[in-house]
Amino acid sequence: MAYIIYGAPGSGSGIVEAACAEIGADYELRDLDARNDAQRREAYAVVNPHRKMPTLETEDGEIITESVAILLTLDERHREARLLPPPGSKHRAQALRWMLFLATELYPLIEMTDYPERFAERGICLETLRTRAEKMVRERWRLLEANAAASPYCVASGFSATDLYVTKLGVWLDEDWRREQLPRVEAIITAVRARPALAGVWARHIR
Ligand SMILES: N[C@@H](CCC(=O)N[C@@H](CS)C(=O)NCC(=O)O)C(=O)O
Repeated sequence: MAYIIYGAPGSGSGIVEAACAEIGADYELRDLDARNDAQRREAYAVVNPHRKMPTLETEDGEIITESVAILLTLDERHREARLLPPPGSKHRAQALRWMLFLATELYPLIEMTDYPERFAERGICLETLRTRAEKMVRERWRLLEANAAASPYCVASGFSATDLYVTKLGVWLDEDWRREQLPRVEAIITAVRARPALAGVWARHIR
């Protein structure tokens, strides 16, 4: 079963690549030239009309966008890999809680820091918008830091796909600030980066 992952080095597609590597699934990378905004072009909109990365294509041509939808689909298709705790368990509920927090409360703020012009009419100070979004990003990371289990993974039962999310979004933070302010998040990132199956993915995605 070979998947196709549309993404770019350093981008959020690392979450999906890491999930496939953990599963041991075959996957082919279709990298976009994100530095030149290739994800915004018509050719890619045919694959992902929202023009964002990642996109997963299954072996029968099914297109899945939205990182959480992709992770849940991979978990359902490869239950033996235990990307997430078993359905119905309290640990799964916690893993989904923090995964969704990252995907819906944090990830969209990164679009605001990276592309503030998308959120403002002409005349609005983009730097003010960016600064405010950066502050909110840090507040939300502090919330996760204070409330997720982290021993060293996000959920008490051990590694889950939520830790991949924490790692990929966490490495976009200023490293000194993260180490000082988010020691439990730092522990998750350290543990995830040490997972043998993921060495190749992080070499591509974390500088
Ligand atoms: N809700 C989407 C968000 C994906 C997202 O924001 N991807 C970033 C990659 S880091 C992207 O494509 N950014 C380029 C852009 O917005 O033009 C998901 O979870 O998959």
